[in-house]
Amino acid sequence: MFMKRMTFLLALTSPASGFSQERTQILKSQIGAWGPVLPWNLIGIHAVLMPDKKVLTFGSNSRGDQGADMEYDVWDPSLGTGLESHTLLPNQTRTDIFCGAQLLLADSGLALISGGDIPGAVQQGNFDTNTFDTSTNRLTKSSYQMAYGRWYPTLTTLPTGEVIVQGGSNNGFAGSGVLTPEIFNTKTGWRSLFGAYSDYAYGNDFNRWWYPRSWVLNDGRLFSISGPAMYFVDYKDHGAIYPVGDFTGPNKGATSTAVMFEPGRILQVGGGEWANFEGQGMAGAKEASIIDLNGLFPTVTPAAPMHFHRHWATSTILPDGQILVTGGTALNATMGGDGPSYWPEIYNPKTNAWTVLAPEAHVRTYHSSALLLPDATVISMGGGAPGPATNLNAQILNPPYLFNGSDLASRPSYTLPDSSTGYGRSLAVNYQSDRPIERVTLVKTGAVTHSFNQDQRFVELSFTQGWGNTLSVTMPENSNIATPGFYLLFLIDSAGVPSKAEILRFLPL
Ligand SMILES: [Cu+2]
Repeated sequence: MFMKRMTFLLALTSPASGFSQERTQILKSQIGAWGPVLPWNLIGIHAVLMPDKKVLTFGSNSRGDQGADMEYDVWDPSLGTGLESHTLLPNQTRTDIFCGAQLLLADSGLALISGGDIPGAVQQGNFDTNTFDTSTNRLTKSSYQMAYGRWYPTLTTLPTGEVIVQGGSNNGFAGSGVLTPEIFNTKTGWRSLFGAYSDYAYGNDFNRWWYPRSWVLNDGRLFSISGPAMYFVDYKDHGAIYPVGDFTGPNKGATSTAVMFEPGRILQVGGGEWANFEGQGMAGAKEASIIDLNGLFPTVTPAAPMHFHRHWATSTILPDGQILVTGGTALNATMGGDGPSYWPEIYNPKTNAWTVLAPEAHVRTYHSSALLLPDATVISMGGGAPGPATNLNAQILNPPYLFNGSDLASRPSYTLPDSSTGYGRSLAVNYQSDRPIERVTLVKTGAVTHSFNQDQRFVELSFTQGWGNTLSVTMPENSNIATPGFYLLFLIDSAGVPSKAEILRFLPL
């Protein structure tokens, strides 16, 4: 099996020129390298990078059964990668947070977890608001409840630091999409956005309520895709929905994955169905599209297709602005056809090209996830509940940019004399590097589930070289460009090698 895979990989990654000695020599700087398979206490269906660099995961119990009313897991990477670096904790809030939404609150650093299942009544939307505090490792039920039960909703941080929840169903697949978004304020709780009540945006046909994909643009507008629907959400006052046309490509629906890789530019790739187990026998799309929102209305243009068919892949923005796509299955949530997509691919928006990476050890099916870590590696985990895999495991990818040939490259490093941030301010950085620093970037801490990272965001920063080994880095101008919250700060050298990141916080004004 392994040999077969490698032969396939060679065919994909070798230059077209005839057989040569180099053909057997694939460098890690081309295809990256996976670390060992790591045991995980549960299936990492939901994953959040916390401000102290720990990783919160939840979604199943420790036997791999669907549901998160019993247990959740905290991994502390500073303690290694074995089970001793994990703390498996009892969920004492009586909320089944499985299939809820998750992101980090800018002001408190708590993970906000909204909705989920009603325990014992699978697929019925939960009204609860829970928070996870990394300093106590504790999940707490807030006294604020949403007005609507939501199963499969999406949270998005607004420029004000408030958080909008969109979509979710309150009766699972029986279809009862929640048509009214709500806004969460940490001091005053939830308020309904009645003016944005919309069947077009959140209704039942094509499962429009299913984890809408949503992003704040640099001009402050909020853009969403749910099912085929594309629309702007006016989140001021009572709110409103402005439809801007349906997405019509084959790379559509809940089984696709989407990421805003630079301001106003979204890559949507893979997929093709509106739910798991739909369209059995139909291969997931290889196709990709760029949705450009820098004009008044979106334009959708085809991008180069991936090498593999994928339903339920996960897209992760990397420190250099390229997009990693991991996992997925060729057929929807099953293992048939040409099988699971063990091979991740990286999309380079500058060259419009995909590169196939080294294969992962396990299939990352429906209910898998991936998260960029502060050391610029990516952890890929989960898949299952329901099967066909039960992945109580994870694996960490060292992307190609960490290598020089097949050896680890020397990396830039830095310290921050003063890590306090503010929009428009400059930040002093003391760095060490074998090569000149060429780029400085911010990537927002991830909060991912069901093929969509609800809070990832990429910002390229301008900087000037100061005396000696210092840089003066200009922070983003405002909270549209960098929505309030926590960001990984990367320095990238002239060979494209990123530093490890410290985490900066941007508070709402
Ligand atoms: Cu699910």
